[in-house]
Amino acid sequence: MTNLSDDELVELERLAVESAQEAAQLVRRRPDDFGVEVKSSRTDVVTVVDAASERLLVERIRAIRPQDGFYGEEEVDASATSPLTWVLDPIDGTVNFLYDYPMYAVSVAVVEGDPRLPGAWRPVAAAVADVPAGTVYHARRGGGAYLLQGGHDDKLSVTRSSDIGTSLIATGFGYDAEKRGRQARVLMHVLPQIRDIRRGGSAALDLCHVAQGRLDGYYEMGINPWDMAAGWLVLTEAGGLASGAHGAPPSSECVVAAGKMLHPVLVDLVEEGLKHF
Ligand code: LIP
Repeated sequence: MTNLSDDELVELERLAVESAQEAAQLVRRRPDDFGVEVKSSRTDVVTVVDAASERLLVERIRAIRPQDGFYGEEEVDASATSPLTWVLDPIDGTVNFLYDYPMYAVSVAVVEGDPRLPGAWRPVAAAVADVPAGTVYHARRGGGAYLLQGGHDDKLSVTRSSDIGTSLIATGFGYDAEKRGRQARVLMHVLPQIRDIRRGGSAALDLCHVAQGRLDGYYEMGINPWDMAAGWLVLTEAGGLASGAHGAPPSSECVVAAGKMLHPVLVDLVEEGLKHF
């Protein structure tokens, strides 16, 4: 674990919040021409706004912390001379942004370790800017999780649910049609055993909504480190737990997130569902 003082963690959290807020202001301006391109499939899109948001984040952060590394969704992957790497999703919920469906965010986390290796990294400070709402979820290791809105911070806490049958759970699906079909088979196993499902389209906001108590839990297969890095810290600092399946760390394989009492029950349910994946 990196030996960071609380003053250093406070400064890292402040930089994450300010950077995410500035990038969110850029994203909110929504130019007339998005310059949409496709990536892994015809439904996996990227826009010029994603690239502009990531450029702003890298330039803003590098001006203060040139020694840190960067690892982001679009293209940034520079080696660090410090033990810290900034893991960036310039727009999480890109399809929602394209449709102006109001659930997309700028996700900024600074992590110790290598975010490319599952289980080899942990976030130490984070911010998730909810672009349509104009609010920011933020946290630092040991400092608690907060929602900044209207100039004041509200402390976040997960629900105390332990009953899976009355739990509201979020999930998501990938851009590959064959994989979505397999994810649907997991959902067919899960859905009859919970209160209801929500599919918001942004892992970062799904994790923050669990931290806020708007959801009881979240699971998904196939998200990337930049989708989960910031929301993971907000969740754990709000009293939640995130893991993978079968004792693994949270990773692109699987993420299961909930309050401490519901988490093991949700993991068991998702593991059962993964038999159909
Ligand atoms: C999104 C994730 C979401 C997933 C979407 C998409 P993106 O990330 O945050 O959980 O269900 O399919 O992958 O691509 O908008 O940054």
